[in-house]
Amino acid sequence: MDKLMTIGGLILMTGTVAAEPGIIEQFQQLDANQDGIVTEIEVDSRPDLVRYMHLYSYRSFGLADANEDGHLNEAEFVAFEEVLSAE
Ligand SMILES: [Ca+2]
Ligand SMILES: [Ca+2]
Repeated sequence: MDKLMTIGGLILMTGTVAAEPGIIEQFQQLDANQDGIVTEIEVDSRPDLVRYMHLYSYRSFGLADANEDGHLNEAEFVAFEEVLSAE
């Protein structure tokens, strides 16, 4: 029973991460210097990319920055774009 619940949790978790491969590609395109994080400067320098993202339409870099360290990692970006996409 415990094992079943673990598997269920894993499916839920992988589902969240893998649901939108396009979002991860967007993140990698935004990450101009490929250091694994996206700064507000990188976002501002790619208006052609972000104009289609929630990040732009909501003017919400700070909102997406869940741990408030001043930049977005892949998890934060994916979570932000996915949650809003689902609405
Ligand atoms: Ca970067
Ligand atoms: Ca962050």
